[in-house]
This record gives sequence, C-alpha cells and structure tokens, in this order.
Amino acid sequence: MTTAKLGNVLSPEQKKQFDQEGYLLLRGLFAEDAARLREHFMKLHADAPAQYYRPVGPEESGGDILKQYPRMMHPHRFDELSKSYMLHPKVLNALADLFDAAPVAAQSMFYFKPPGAKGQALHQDNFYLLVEPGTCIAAWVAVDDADRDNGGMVVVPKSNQLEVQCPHEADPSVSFTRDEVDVPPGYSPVPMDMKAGDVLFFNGSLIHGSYPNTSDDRFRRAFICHYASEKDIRISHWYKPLYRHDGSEFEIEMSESGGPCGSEHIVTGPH
Ligand SMILES: O=C(O)CCC(=O)C(=O)O
Repeated sequence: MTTAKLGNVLSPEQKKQFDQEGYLLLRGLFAEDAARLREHFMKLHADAPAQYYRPVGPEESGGDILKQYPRMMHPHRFDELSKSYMLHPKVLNALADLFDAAPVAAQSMFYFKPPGAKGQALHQDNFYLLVEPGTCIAAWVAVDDADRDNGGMVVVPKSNQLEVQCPHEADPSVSFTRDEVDVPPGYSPVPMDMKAGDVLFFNGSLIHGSYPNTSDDRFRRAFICHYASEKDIRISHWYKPLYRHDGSEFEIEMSESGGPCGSEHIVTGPH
C-alpha cells in the first residue's frame, strides 16, 4: 500500500492553526459539491432504506422534528456516494497533513437539522471514538450555509490541549444528545459561521457542539466524518470497520475500556 500521494496540501500556518487552536476551516473545499450532496441526501431521506434509517411521520414524532429528520448514521455502509465523499482525496490529503500520517475513515453521518431542531451540547469526539494512542479528527462539511440562527457549529479554541473530560447530563430542551462538558475557566466558545461547501476539521479533544436551529425556514445540513490514522491501534467497536484511502479495510483493535469516565458510552452507541 502506498500512501506517498497523500498530504502536502496545507501550509505551515494552517497546520500550526490546527495544532494550536484545535481546528482548521477550509473555505469552499466542496463549494461545487454542496448542491449535489443536498439533493442526494434529501432523496435518501425520502427513500428511507428501512434497515438503515427510520424517520417517522409528523403524527408519530410527538412534535420533535428530529424524529422526522433523524441524523443518518454511517451512510457509507450502504451508500456509495457517502463512501466516496468520506474517502474524498481533498479531505484525506488535508487529514494526512493534520495527522502527519495516513488517515483511516471510521464514521460518516448526515445531519438534516431542519428548522426547529435542537442543537448538540458541547462535547469531545474522542470521548466516544476512543482512538488510541492518538485521537480522532472530524471533517465537518457544510451542506447549507450554517450560522447561529440555523444551528451552526460552535468550538472552544485551544480546548484540544485538554484531556477528554467526563460529561454531565445536557439540557434536553436545547440538546438532542445526552452528554455535555463544561467550558473550562479561561476558555470561550466561538461560533463558526460557514458557507455551504466549507469544511471544518477539528481535533478529537476539541470541545464543540451546535446551536438549535431557530430559523423559520433554513435547514442546516452537514456531512460529517471521523478519522483515525494508521498510527492508531485502538478504537471503540462502533466504528469498525475502518477504511483506507483506497477503500480497503484497516485492521485495528477494539477499545475495551471507556477510561476514567466509565463505559456507558461504549455500550450505548456511537455519538
Ligand atoms: O452538526 C452538529 O450539529 C454537531 C456535530 C458534532 O458535534 C459532531 O459531529 O461531533
């Protein structure tokens, strides 16, 4: 397997920004793909392949719009286009520079996040993925423009330099996920206003989350993938199998322990 062609796309300044602040925003990387992704996933939502994705109708949803438009988990396991974007050279090249190693893909997700949807409380991804001895990196592709009104992302710069923290219960009126970590003293959350096609890369320890979608009529769709690198040797079982750039499977051990926070999150499912 050759990995020589991956990487060498980021400037030293971009790499420094990622290493110090924990995130890097690449503007316009998929500007020409956003409309295609939007249409593709709206069709997948409408087709709703029952063994993979189960939205409910308005009457069954009890008024929770996220039950009508749940996030789609691991679409690369049943949808070729998802797999091709998960392994897209533009993303893998940037990741090779960020990891300083060949990336391997662990997870894909698609969030529809229609108007009225709750946000996702602040968290750190490697609490769930349990990538060791390194950490995971996320590539978050904005499929719509995303800002504070329609449920855009929020990050806590430099929190990547902290340990993964044990979460407490989030406020269920604003977060659709259960876990929340606090912003440590001396750190401040920063909203990330993004345009459709921008890609936000962030470190597995970076504290981040998203706002509720309080807009009247703007979906906030995003295609989100998580990666480890070929230097890593363990990951939570929810994310196996992992894939190399050429689509072949990457052998990796399973994390058995949730570390100091216990193991509930290993039992209950991917984040
Ligand atoms: O897209 C969102 O609303 C939040 C996504 C997120 O926090 C994640 O994928 O870890």
